[in-house]
Amino acid sequence: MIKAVIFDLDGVLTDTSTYHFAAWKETVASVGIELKASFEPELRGISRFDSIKKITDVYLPKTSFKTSQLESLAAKKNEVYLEKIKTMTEADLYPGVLELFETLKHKGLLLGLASASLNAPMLIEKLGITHYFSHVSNPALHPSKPDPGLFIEGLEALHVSPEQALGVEDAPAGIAAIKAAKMKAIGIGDPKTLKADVVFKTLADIPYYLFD
Ligand code: B16
Ligand code: MG
Repeated sequence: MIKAVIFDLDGVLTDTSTYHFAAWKETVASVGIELKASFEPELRGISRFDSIKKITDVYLPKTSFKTSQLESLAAKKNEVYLEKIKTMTEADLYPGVLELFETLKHKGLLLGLASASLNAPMLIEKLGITHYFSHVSNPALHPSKPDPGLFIEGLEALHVSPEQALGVEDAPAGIAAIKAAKMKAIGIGDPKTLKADVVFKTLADIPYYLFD
């Protein structure tokens, strides 16, 4: 029997993945990198610092950046990102989120959040959904997904076993993290690229019987 559902945030509950990518695109243009749209899924679920490392490793493999330079690019990206999400409200939740959360609460399930974003606590406040979560995992304590740390922290805090919980993710790295935590994974996105147990195009397409 399912007792808890642990959600990713960016790209699952709201469309911030596009803002993360747009912020990276603007930021790395300053060092001559033209980020391709096809690189976007690669950055989902990856921490801020690991993202800039990945971008520079792939696009400028012969340039060795100092850690301080990478940190300053990551800080710049966050400024651009924060500007983009400044005006977000509950209206920016994906369709079906509130209905799903209300249904899960009604069934007596616990909700957890396992986002790699250090901005997640602030973003869920803006979206008006903080009160739904019994636990919000702390990304500062874990390596980037596919490390399962964020999901394992959620399982432990909610006092449930991996068999009693489901994870919901939009990112290939996030699905791998859920599987590494030995949980069943619901993917949101393209079934061709997401190796989840079951994949739906949008969160609103998830049938509620999966949570019985
Ligand atoms: P921040 P998720 C992830 O959030 C994003 O997918 C990823 O693009 C971003 O780099 C990461 O959070 C870190 O975000 O810079 O705000 O700390 O998808 O795990 O909810
Ligand atoms: Mg995500």
